[in-house]
Amino acid sequence: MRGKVSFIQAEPYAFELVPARSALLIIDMQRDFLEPGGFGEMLGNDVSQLRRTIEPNRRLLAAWRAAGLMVMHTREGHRPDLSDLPPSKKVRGRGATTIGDSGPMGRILVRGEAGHDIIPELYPAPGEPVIDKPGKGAFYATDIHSILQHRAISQLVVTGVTTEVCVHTTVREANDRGYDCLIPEDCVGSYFPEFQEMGLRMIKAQGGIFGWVTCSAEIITAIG
Ligand code: TIU
Repeated sequence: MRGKVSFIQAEPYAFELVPARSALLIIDMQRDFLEPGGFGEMLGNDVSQLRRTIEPNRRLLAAWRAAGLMVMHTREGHRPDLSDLPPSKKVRGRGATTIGDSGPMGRILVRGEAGHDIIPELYPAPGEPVIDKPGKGAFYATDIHSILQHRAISQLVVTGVTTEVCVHTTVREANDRGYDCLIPEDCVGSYFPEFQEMGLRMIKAQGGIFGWVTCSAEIITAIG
């Protein structure tokens, strides 16, 4: 039994959403990536490119919760002792301030610090699993696959930041594990407009080689 199916307009073709088998997976909507004065902005990035995703995500999350469907969140970060931080990641970029150092909102990308936490607009509700991941992909060194399998989830609506880094890595990991991924383009963001465009085109190219692309309004209509 597949249960109820909703057809969602998408590219490269309609996505057959089975709500009972679907989870909304919100990637790394963390203060250090999105807030003015955070680590992302400190590196010279234009956070407005990411902040435009907050309101569409807020609306989609509200509709998804109202429909009683599964929600999961991820955060990129490391243990306070940095034992799970690869030395290569620590030194990459040759920055004066890197992961684990004191930043504008506490130690950068360290669990428990203010900047590592999820922005208040999209804060997890009780009962919504939060996956703390040390890598870019949500499936590397986490228990997300087990959690999804225990709930018989086979479809993921993936949102968050950044499109070409943590969203893309996660979609590719999920796709290889047999999940169908649907990406609402207004709910994912990149600091770089050209990567936003190409990141989305790569997902839906070649017959949907990594997944499907739609917009949040189509999903909200389908689950309403
Ligand atoms: N969450 C995520 O995408 N982490 C990053 O480091 N992204 C960048 O674009 N740098």
